[in-house]
Amino acid sequence: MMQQQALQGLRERLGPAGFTDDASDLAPWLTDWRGWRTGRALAMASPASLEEVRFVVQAAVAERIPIVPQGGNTSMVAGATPEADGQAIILSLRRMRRIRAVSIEDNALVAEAGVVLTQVHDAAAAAGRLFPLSLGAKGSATVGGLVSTNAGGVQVLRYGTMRALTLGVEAVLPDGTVHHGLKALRKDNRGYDLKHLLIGAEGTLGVVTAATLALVPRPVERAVAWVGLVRLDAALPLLRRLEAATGGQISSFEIVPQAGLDLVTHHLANARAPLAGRHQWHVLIEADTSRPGDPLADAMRDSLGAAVESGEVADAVIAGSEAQAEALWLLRESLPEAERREGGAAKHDIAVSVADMPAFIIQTAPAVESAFPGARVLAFGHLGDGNVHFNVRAPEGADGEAWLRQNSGAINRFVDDAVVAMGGTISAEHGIGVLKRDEFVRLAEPGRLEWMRAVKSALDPLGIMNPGKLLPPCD
Ligand code: 2HG
Ligand code: ZN
Repeated sequence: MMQQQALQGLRERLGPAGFTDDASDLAPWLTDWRGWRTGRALAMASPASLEEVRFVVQAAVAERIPIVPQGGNTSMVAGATPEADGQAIILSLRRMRRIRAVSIEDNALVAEAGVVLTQVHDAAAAAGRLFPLSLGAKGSATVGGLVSTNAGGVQVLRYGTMRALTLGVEAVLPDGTVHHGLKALRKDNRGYDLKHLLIGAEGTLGVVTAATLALVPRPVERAVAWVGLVRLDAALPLLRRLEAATGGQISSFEIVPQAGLDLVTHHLANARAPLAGRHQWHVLIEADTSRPGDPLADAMRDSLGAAVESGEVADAVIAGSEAQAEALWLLRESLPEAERREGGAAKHDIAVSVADMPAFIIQTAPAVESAFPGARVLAFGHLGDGNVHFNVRAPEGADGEAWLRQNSGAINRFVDDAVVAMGGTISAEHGIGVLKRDEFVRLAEPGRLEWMRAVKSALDPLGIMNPGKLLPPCD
């Protein structure tokens, strides 16, 4: 009864654009991007202002209605999907899509939580700057989700994750108060940093409504290369050689195995392999410069040429135009979608130290494939950060979905144990959400969970913020 009254209050305050409990409106937002979890929800509230978000949170707190904040719904760990009990409301931030300010002098912009990443890029470009974080889901991932998951992407090597690029956060906390933290303070040393607690909290400590994002000089030129490698352990020496040759201007260093490239060329219309031959490993490399006249392309060409001559690199091509550069990037960025169309995988967004990652892949891929006969490891991504997507696909010809349902738990434990044995992390990028929660709990260092629970219960004593994500639900 009280719950119904609270929902009616939301309906009246937010109007038809801001509130729905219609099953067909809710349906697209109840399943995660990978299709692993489908939940239910009482309703979806879509506030369009900070005050409206505050109203929703206060109403939900009063009636103890759980809140599942949601942006572009591109989580890889079902982090924005409501539970199956149907007791929560989805709090969509998608109507909060204003760029509130751009300041060249602060070298920053303020974007509301529902602003899509490509809009941030466009706003930065219009001011002659760059927001240096990009990822495959840039056309749908939103600022609130990027902050709340401490997103990474393909330029972390040079510019860092959202944690490095978020200068300030505005958020509604679970008690209904607002954290007004948008001032772009480059330095603020007053003890505990609420901003950093909210970044990567996966919506469990409050609702991020806007963020101040750091900008950098806009590159005037980029050199984008596709390289074929004979051996994976040639990759890191190549990265360091190119960094030296370009004065530290390598922004992306992404590995793609031949099997990954095959998947993309199979599924992506008009896609062509960039090199004539087949190579066990490929690397997509980007170097950027914001200095006019910088001989960046020459440096890349000379270094790659020398590496081909010495046999470290099997073959390489440098994009001759922006269109070619975009086409190379599209190959890399289409890999998750191609993998999804091919039946998906048990995904592991793991990291070990950069230096250890080639050995990790070389040892662990065959170990997984022999422990799970027929399984196919597809390791790709951010080698320059020591973070790859160590994805395990079903055997050729198997019913992929059934096979994954049956084996993914054991595969996850196998891979995660190997990661922990090498001193790594089971999530370097996608977060914990609900899909990695059990593994997180199983493998977390002593004390870590207690420490996190203490923070959670201090800020969200009723446990209504994105319950069941990151930590098991409170008893
Ligand atoms: C990427 O790097 C994303 O493309 C997705 O983080 C990785 O699909 C994946 O496993
Ligand atoms: Zn990634």
